Amino acid sequence: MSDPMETYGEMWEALGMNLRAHCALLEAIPQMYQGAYLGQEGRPEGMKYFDFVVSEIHGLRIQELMEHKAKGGKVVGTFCLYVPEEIIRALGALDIGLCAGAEWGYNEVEKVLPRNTCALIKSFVGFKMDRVCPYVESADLVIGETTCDGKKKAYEIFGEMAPLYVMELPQMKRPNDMAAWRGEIDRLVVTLEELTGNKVTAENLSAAIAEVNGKRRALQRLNAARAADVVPISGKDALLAVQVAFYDDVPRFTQMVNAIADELEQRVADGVGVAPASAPRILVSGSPMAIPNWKVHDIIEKSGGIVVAEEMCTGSRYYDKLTPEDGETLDDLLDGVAEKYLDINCACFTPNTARFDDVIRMAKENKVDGIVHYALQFCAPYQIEAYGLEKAAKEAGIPVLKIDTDYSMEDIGQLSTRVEAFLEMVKEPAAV
Ligand code: BJ8
Repeated sequence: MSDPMETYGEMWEALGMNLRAHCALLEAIPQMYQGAYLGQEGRPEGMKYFDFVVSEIHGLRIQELMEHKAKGGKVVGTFCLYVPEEIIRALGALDIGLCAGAEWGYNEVEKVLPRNTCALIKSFVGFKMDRVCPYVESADLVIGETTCDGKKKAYEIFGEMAPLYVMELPQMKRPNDMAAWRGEIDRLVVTLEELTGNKVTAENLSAAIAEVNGKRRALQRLNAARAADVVPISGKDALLAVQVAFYDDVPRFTQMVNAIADELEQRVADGVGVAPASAPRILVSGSPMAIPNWKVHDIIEKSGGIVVAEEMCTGSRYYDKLTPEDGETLDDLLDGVAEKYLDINCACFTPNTARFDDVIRMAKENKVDGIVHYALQFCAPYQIEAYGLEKAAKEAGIPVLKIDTDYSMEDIGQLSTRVEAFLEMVKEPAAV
């Protein structure tokens, strides 16, 4: 394989990146990928596309973004599911979900953020402070949002280093909250129109909605196959597909995921799976898992379980609801966008019982034996909401294991022991 520095060094330098620190990051990701992914047996052929995408994580896609910018196009970075990618795309800009899934630059980060800040926030501030993420560096605008307090306040610091616009997100879902949110959507349109010099129209918004819905439908197909008795794809591979959905080229991604879905549907018909039928089926729910955070799935699957569903932002919350395509006027379409996005069930909202309903429904559809609730340490919304989720699962007769962790590898031994014990227990509930 050619030396990435030789191929892309000039591009990274032009982006003002810290090349020395970036080299260290680029060395770490393949090692993590190798350990989590490449030893898996019986992977679908279609996953080779994702092996390639990860091998080029800071290369080819960045080159595509640069080509887009060279033609006058804009790149918009986002950190949260509530930012409507359809509006960004309608204006001819490219939207990139910024990842923040690795522990990076904490020494510097902890000079500006409290140590007890969640790993995701520390990671996005660290990536920016150390200039190691070419996605952040290529963004003409980053859109933040008032979700949890940690993110909201960290954006004030992040905004000193990068062009930033923050959307005000309500924390309840009453009619007046919807009206306020609809106003925020209008303000976002104005901001993005100024950035791009283009206008949102019913035509370009309709086309963007159809395109993004196409991506979500492809992910729905891939994930539906996991409900089969013989599971045709590992949880890690399915998780990776959603992680990549946030930054890959949309038409290409949709085509590749549909090809994998074809393969999985055939596997199901042929009874070809990646885990023994006796493997405990697990649903994971909680905080998002941004690339390269594969820790909890890796532990579960290396302990003999199989993850069959994710209720999280890097899972069903991203793809299970579509944006209405039937609006005739621009206002109708924007109403549909506002409704679709406010319907996401993030723990920053109160009450958020619809999330419990989603988890229980998904657990039944996917015939799960147990739920692993995953919260990043210091993520109060998910850590506290675990109480209600556990209660709802108990009422439905589904065992729950609560894991609070971060991006470090230090607790892997201890987590593995807990996960192994949980898998044993859900396999033989009568013995407990
Ligand atoms: S819609 S989950 S992407 S806010 S893990 S930073 S909540 S302390 S990421 Fe999220 Fe949007 Fe909600 Fe999804 Fe705060 Fe928790 Fe950290 Fe979090």
